[in-house]
Amino acid sequence: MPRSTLTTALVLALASAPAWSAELFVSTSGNDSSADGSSARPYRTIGRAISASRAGDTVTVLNGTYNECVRLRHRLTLRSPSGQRAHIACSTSTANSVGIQVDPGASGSRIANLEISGGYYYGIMLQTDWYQGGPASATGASDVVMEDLLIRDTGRDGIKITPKSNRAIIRRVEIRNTGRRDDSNADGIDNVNGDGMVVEDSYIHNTATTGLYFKGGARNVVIQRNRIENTGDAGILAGFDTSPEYFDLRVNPDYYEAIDGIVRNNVVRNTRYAGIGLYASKNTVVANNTIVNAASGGHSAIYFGVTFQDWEPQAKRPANVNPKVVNNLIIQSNNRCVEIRYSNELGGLSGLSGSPGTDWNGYGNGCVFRDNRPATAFSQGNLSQWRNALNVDANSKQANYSVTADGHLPAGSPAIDAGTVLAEVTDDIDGQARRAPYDLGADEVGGGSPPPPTSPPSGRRSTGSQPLAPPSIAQAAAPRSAAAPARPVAATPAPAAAAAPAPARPAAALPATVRIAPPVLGLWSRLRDWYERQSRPREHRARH
Ligand SMILES: [Ca+2]
Ligand SMILES: [Ca+2]
Repeated sequence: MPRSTLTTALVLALASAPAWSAELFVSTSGNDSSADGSSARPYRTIGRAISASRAGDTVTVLNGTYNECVRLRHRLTLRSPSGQRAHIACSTSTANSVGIQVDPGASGSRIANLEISGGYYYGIMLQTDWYQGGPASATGASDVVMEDLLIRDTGRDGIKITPKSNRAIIRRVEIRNTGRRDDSNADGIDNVNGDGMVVEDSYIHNTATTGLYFKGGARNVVIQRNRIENTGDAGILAGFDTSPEYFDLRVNPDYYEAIDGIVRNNVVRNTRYAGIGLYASKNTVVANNTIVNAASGGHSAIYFGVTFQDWEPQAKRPANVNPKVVNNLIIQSNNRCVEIRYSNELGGLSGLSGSPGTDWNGYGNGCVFRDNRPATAFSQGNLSQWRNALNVDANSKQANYSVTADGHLPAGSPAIDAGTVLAEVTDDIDGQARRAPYDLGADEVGGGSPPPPTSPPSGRRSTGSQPLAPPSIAQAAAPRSAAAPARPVAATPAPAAAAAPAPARPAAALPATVRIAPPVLGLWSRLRDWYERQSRPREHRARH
């Protein structure tokens, strides 16, 4: 057989082969030196299992606390078995650490059924190779699924998403008590220019700063069916204030912070600043959210803010444009309901160009509205004054609204059937189908049956009312992890994707696992191992 034909046959065999993925097990009773990662002889550490894994494998972590910080360098499923929730405890005092760092090369990974605490910086970080002006092919860790997680007591943010880490899916995740080491910038979820993120059915609470934001030019983000409560800054922000170097000017030359985002069916309660805020956003839909007691320290339940982008001359700091703010229910004890900011700085910065797009909302009695733009005659007033001055909220209603502790409508609420049918909203916070006319806020009373679950049978949502793992008391000696030294990423120092030495792969690592591979794949594995040895001379030097 000619060599080219042999090569072609090899390539075809590889291309048509099913995924020969292995499952590697980790147990607190395991052993890193004598085990093989099988269920009968599990490893002791997650890091050891990852070192022995290959792209596409599953690392299954059995119940228990693991005092380590984890880094994914290739595509893996990292999970506990159904019904278990192992605890990855990465100490906030382990320098520059992250609970789980996902490198760009680990795009497509899935992290499920775990409790993650600590991290000097973050609980989970999606790392990037992208930088402004760099190659168009550079990317972040994309298509990463994070589901059924508890992320708590992090050094700073709960989840950090860096530029071009696109299409992150975050669902049924509880995030709480962020900023244990540094509470000055410690959001539940901080997304800087990651497109297509979905955050749903999650419970984010007691965050040092904002519950969740997406900024830096993030497009097509969907935030739905979440509860966000007790935040040190805002609840949910579409856009915020990003350093200019994180914008992709090829696709976003005007420096919009958020483009085409949807925020729907969320309950936002007890925030220090904006309940739901928009900053330099374009085409944002804010629909069927319930906001209760927001903005205790300033701003308003719905807030149109301005962005400064480091005061750098090339940045454009656009006003919000074309928002649609419909079917929301706003219940404020302090009466701050909607505000449009204006600043005289930098020659004048406006929080909004054109109409706020507000209609069919329910405003609690006493709501005050503000428009600080100098070009508008209106500055502050009640609903009817605001309505007449801005020609908005024609169908919005004021009433003595209330909701239950978890944001549902009580029987007989004036919010029932007070909204309008929206193409952008088809269900409610319970996953129940909306029934025309829509109710105001996140809950549809007597909504239809929820659709069947799309993934694990472990319950469709985490409402926060269900029991979750108790805080660990195991704070003992966390070994220094394989996570990396620091490099500035996305406006903050963060562990580097490339600078870390790879963990040494012990000679015993080559698998005596449950992997089953045909001969051609065995050959391929040896070729790949050889190639990886050739292509990592720096790491080998580092080991000697
Ligand atoms: Ca209805
Ligand atoms: Ca409902």
